Amino acid sequence: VNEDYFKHFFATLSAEDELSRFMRDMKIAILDDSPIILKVIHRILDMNGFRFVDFYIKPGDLLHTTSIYDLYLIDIVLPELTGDKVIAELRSRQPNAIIISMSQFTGEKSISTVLLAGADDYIHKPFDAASLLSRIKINVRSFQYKKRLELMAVTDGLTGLYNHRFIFERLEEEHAKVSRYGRPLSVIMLDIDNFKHVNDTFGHRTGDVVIQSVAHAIMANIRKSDVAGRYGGEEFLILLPETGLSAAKVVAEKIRSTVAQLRFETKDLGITISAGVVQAQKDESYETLVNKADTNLYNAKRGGKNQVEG
Ligand code: GH3
Ligand code: MG
Ligand code: MG
Ligand code: MG
Repeated sequence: VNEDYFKHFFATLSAEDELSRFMRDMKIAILDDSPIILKVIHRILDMNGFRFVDFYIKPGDLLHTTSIYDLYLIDIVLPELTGDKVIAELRSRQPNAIIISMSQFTGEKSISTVLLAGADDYIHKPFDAASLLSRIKINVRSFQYKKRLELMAVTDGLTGLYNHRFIFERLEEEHAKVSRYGRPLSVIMLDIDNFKHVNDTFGHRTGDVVIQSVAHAIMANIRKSDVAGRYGGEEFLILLPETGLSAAKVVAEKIRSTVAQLRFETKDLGITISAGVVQAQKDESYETLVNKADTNLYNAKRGGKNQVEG
């Protein structure tokens, strides 16, 4: 088990070199009807190591391209279409993009218009390199901060898996597809065996490491399209969209076997899990689905633990 994976899970992205690296890998689009302005901005960004920068003179060209950018620098005064219209369109397509507007008019009206249209910020032209770079930087920094909070809101802090709230949101979504489109969906409810004994014998710190290791074993055995969450203390819920019962049981069995082989600082602590597997049925609530998985888990425990029931 790679403990670093967990240690660095919430490592802050705010370190300056980390921010710079992130910034320089962003895809940037600049829209301005003045070729001279484009040239100046190009030079500034180029000299500062930005690697993916595209230029547009006509609003229509930017709006019709299939390219998607992380950051947009948009001139307010343009032919054909005003900057606020362009910004409103970009914002509706990409709620998470960073959009900075640029203009030589500092009138309150034009500033408020573009900000209300969806721009994150405004920069007055002409600008020097330092002010352009600092504008980009503070916006990228708050963008990353927001991303981090969004991630934390759905993540379990100990394991890096999804938390209880998010796994249920996803379950509702996936479950809706079962009734609506008749798509298969299976779930695995999984619980560590004799975990009280682990805590009592080796301490809570080791107990936590065991929980993290089981999370890791789950991640190592599921697909990208599967969704794993920490349901409770040492219980996990895994959603397997587009997966029938027998395939889901194979996955559960792989996880069971991986966990049974875990070593902790080369020691075999005898950690095992039990799992209940069930496939969703049409016209059945997702609460019923979870209850059935729970019942199967209970039967796996009663059957002697370290086994899959489904
Ligand atoms: P069983 O085989 O029937 O599952 O027995 P068990 O001992 O595992 O019983 P149960 O599932 O009820 O035990 C859950 C225990 O897990 C109780 C609690 O002390 C412990 N636990 C819950 N969350 C955490 C945690 O975050 N860290 C640690 N170290 N222990 C936890
Ligand atoms: Mg212009
Ligand atoms: Mg248990
Ligand atoms: Mg339990």
